[in-house]
Amino acid sequence: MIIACKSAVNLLLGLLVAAATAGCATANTGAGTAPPPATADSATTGSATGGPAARPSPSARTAGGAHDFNGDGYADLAVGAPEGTVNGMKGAGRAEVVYGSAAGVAAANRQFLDRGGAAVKGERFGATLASGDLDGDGYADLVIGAPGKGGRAGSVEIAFGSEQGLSGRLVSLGRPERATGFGAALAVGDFDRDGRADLAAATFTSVWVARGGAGMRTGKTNWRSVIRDIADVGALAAGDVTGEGYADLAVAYSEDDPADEGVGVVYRGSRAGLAGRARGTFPGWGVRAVAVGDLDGDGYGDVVTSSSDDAVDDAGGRISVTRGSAGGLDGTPRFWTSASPGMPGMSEAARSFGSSVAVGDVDGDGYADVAVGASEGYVQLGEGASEGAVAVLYGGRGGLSTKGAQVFDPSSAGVPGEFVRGFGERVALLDLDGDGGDELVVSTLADEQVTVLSPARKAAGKAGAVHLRPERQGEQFGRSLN
Ligand SMILES: [Ca+2]
Ligand SMILES: [Ca+2]
Ligand SMILES: [Ca+2]
Ligand SMILES: [Ca+2]
Repeated sequence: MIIACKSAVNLLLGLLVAAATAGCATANTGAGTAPPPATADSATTGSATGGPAARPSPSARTAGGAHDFNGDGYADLAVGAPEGTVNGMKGAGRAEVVYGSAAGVAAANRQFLDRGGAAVKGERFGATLASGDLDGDGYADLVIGAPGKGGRAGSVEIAFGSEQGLSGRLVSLGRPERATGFGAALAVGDFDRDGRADLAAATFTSVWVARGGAGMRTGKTNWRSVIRDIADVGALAAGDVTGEGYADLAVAYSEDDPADEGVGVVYRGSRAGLAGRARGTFPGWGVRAVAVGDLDGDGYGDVVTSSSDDAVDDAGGRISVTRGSAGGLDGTPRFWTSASPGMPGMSEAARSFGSSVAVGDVDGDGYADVAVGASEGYVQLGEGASEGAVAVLYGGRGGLSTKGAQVFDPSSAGVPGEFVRGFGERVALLDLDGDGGDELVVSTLADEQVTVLSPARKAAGKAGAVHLRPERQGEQFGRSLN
């Protein structure tokens, strides 16, 4: 496969890699290039262009990396619509894919994925998404969860990538146990660093991992238990927290009762795959989303969580950052709310600050940045017609700060329509135009729109937003982004 020059210098978690210095002749195949991790709800990647953590690492990736389904060097965007009607089956669900290009995403160039004749009413295919090169052929593959509701068994499907993009022929993975809600959370990362991304998938009460490889194309998977018999799996994310070059798995969960405090732990990657818990914990109470990225450029991925609403004491929700280190999680977490010093334009109570979170490199400086959704209750200064906002906070040598932070709302993002509701319900950061800075992808769930913005260009006075709308309304288009 061919990768554009510029794509070879964009790297996982700010770790500078052989591929970056070796020029453009990088083939994203084989054991030499480990696919990067990704998460169900958010990007975990910080891409570097000779940034701060200039240390050699085998975790090379290209700009599109874990999100480049057609291997052209541009990340591609997947959007879930789990209430989609397929073959007359309500709530069977679908996913849409919009391919990146030098000009960003083109709303016209879309692909639709669903289970066709195999679709089951209420299975909610597309409720969760994750991606990475599972079979090691150099093309990122899309994992789609169909956890259903209540007592359904659930399923996990893969659409494999190729030069032509994702195959519409889905491969259904065998289930690990007779549990319910398989596919409720997903994360992809190379936990054993063999060059093929591995898959972590949760039921409502357990987390499982399967090694990537060509065998995945047959749907045969050898699931290994990571954690079982817990009350509730909150969220998963993959990323290299301990800096050893193996992706680690961050899990937020409740041990006994969903109402207990919840905890976040990191399972360590190793040559043998996930191997026990790393030291330390991160906040797990009421967590909506988890993401991993190197915010301070020290070579260790940092764990970011978001919690919104009344789930936490801080009325209005918050995000947390817990630093990665050689042994595991380091020290106490830091928190940000809508009222944190320096947070722009969000002094009005943002009830749901932290409805979503994503990590990526927005300005291309090698330090991962954070996008935080606040989808409800944010009173727009001036008119107050629309609801929701997204804050972009930037990483740097001292870690995450509000310095240079930006806030987007439906008005400043140019979202069409009046009384827009739920802007920021989901966010993703992806380099869809391959310029080295991630685009901000925001779903306005209540209005079923997805908006793609370039915060870096916005700062330079060159905005330009693309708005995606579903073919049909009422299908929760934008419930998941990847
Ligand atoms: Ca692509
Ligand atoms: Ca692949
Ligand atoms: Ca692997
Ligand atoms: Ca770090």
